[in-house]
Amino acid sequence: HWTAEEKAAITSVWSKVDVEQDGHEALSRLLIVYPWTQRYFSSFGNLSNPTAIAGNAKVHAHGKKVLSAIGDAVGHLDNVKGALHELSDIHAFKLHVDPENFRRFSEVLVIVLAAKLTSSFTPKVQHSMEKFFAVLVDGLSHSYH
Ligand code: ZNH
Repeated sequence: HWTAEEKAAITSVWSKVDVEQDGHEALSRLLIVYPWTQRYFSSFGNLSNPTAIAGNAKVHAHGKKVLSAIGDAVGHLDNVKGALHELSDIHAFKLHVDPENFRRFSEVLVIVLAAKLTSSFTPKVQHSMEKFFAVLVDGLSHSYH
């Protein structure tokens, strides 16, 4: 269900992603913009303000982990749902994360990518990424329905 152009746009954008730096930026923004998401990370220590979040090693490590998993999905564009099946189970049955947060995280990620890629993040590229994130969120949410 991807055009060749969409696949090219998604893999090209992802090749420019720094999973460590961009992952930290995206997860930090999630925790600051939507503070109630902090409750899932009670084991991460102090998340009480942006400075604490910026210096939190667990936020760094987790941002990298999440973006690496998204990178795995980019590597399986023809079977995103299958690639995310196990992660969906973990989030639904073990972590009990409200799947609405997957959508929020993908919105934050669009903003991080736009700020990073500036003019090369054209409306067409954004369209391809939004489509990819919709499929990603759907795949991660699969075990909930
Ligand atoms: Zn998540 C975990 C992915 C989103 C919350 N995650 C996780 C992991 C991964 C992921 C890979 C690991 C697992 C294991 O260990 O096995 N995520 C992911 C992705 C995404 C996400 C791809 C996209 C969208 N998450 C999310 C959100 C949230 C979350 C949004 C909330 C808000 N996760 C989580 C938690 C955890 C996880 C809490 C656990 C952590 C720890 O370490 O403890």
